[in-house]
Amino acid sequence: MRKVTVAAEPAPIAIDLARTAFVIIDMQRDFLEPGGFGETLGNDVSLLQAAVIPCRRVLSAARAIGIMVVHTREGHKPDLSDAPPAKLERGNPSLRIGAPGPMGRILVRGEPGHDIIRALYPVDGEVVIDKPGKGAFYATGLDEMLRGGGIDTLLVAGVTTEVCVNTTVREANDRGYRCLVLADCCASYFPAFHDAGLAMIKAQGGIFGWVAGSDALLAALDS
Ligand code: TIU
Repeated sequence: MRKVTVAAEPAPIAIDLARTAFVIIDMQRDFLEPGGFGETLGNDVSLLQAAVIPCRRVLSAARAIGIMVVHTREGHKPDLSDAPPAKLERGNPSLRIGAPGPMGRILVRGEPGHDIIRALYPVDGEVVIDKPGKGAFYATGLDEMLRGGGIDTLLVAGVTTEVCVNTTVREANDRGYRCLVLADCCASYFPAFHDAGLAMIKAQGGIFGWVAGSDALLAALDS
């Protein structure tokens, strides 16, 4: 596979497509649709829709080129044994993790709300990582799987920018991966946190990674 250079901030980044994975974080019904975990926390879930079409475009391109695709899902075992009490007790949601909601038990694996949204549904051959935390590396086999595949660069998308995307990028950066975060493929319930979350990644010479719009990536892939 080819090497391409993407116009990113704080600087262009050259990526080897054979060593790159497209990582889509938590594009689940529980975060994007009414009645799920995101809404129980008091959020306007419609704000996350902005990321769906850009994600879909990059996913189509990744599939066409053969770039490794990784989907993650935040959620817990039905007995909640992997959910720390501090997470279960946090805040004042209308429904707690594990409680029955309109899309099944909130943030529990195997329930309809835990599933990935239709527009970005995984196809055969794509990796799906179930994670109990905000970061995709904590208590998962993601690092070993990526290393085993020779991956050194992550194209990162998903929700929410300042929570699971930022946590995953920080984890990945400490493990030696280069992260290019696709700004319009990420979204937050708080637009100001989306902006700040991206700004923190690319500040200080790219302290955690690079940021670009999906158009810049797709232009590089087309070149
Ligand atoms: N996936 C993810 O970001 N989990 C969250 O709980 N995010 C919130 O913004 N609440």
